[in-house]
Amino acid sequence: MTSADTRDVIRVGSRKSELALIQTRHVIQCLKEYHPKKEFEIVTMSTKGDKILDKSLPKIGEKSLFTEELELALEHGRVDFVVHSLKDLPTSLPEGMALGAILKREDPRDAVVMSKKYKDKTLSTLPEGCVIGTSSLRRSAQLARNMPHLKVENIRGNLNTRLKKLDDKEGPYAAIILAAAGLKRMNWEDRISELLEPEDTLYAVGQGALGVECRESDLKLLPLLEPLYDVETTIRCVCERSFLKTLGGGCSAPVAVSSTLIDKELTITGAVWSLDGQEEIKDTLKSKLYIPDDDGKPPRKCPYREPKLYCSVTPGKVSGISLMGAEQLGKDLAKCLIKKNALRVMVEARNEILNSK
Ligand code: DPM
Repeated sequence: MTSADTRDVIRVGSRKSELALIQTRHVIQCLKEYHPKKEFEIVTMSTKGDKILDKSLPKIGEKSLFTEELELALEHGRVDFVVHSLKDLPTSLPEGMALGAILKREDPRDAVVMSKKYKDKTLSTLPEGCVIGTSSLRRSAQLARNMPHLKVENIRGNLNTRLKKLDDKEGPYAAIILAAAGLKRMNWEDRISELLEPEDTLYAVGQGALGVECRESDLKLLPLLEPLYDVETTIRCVCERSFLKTLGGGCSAPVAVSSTLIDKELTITGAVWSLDGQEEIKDTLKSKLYIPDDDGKPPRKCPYREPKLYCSVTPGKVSGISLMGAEQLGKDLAKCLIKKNALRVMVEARNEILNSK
């Protein structure tokens, strides 16, 4: 296997969708600022999730739907890193893989994109029975709970396809729900008609953050990635991922979070719902973290060793002690929900999906 610095060109794996390519180019651009002499080459591939478009995501039910092909290329050294939306990455990566950087989080909120017909409406003022397009269980459960006058229907495909389906005058959708982050990166911010506040609508674990996946043992690449780290995002996302990992949920049950880090106090809210949103198990925990004041400063000059991972995240320039605290808080929150029967709700949701047509 070759490592990143012995070759001149660093190969970067990416899905082919416009959003994936925008995200990949963004990370390369950031890296070039720190390493102007390095050259990068993008290698695109299609994943199973891109190819299977006739089934809903939960029904396919595979954890690494959008990542498997890319991870194989990483493992075999055909590429050196892969940029992902963090929320698409399972909380446990395949053996030998790690997150080598987490970049500053974009807006993590969900956004409503209205069809032209209803452009002056909001979700709550849409007429009874209007159809909202989403294939996210998390979004549909929260919609069913908060907006019982609306109907939810599945919609698949990349962002371009979805907007086309929404704007199709013959199409069924009055609105679709998408991550604000993706819309902003695509330069479609002007299509956002409403942002859903975390007080009412929780977001997906890791939503809005980009993660760089690489070989855990690539000790040449890891230090190159280090300047990309955003301390706050990394701490929040490790906490969120630890919550999801402890619950054991992938995209097979409605699970969502929101988090903040203010004056070293980390707060996380997490919830699980029944598919129809009728049952909700939700709680919030806070913890004052011990975050050293030099967190995020350029790292010590000692030789780079294979790092301990926190939910598959290498600490980079974030201190292990901060991440340990974040991981613990996520775990504690999951245990709190489990005490209130979260696992039963999740198992019921999973069975309902498996038994549906
Ligand atoms: C995952 C979900 C969705 C994506 C499930 C969820 C949304 C599927 C849908 C795990 N990945 O959020 O509950 O709404 O039908 C995805 C998007 C982004 C990354 C698009 C989106 C962009 C935002 C980001 C698809 N993955 O959610 O609108 O970088 O966080």
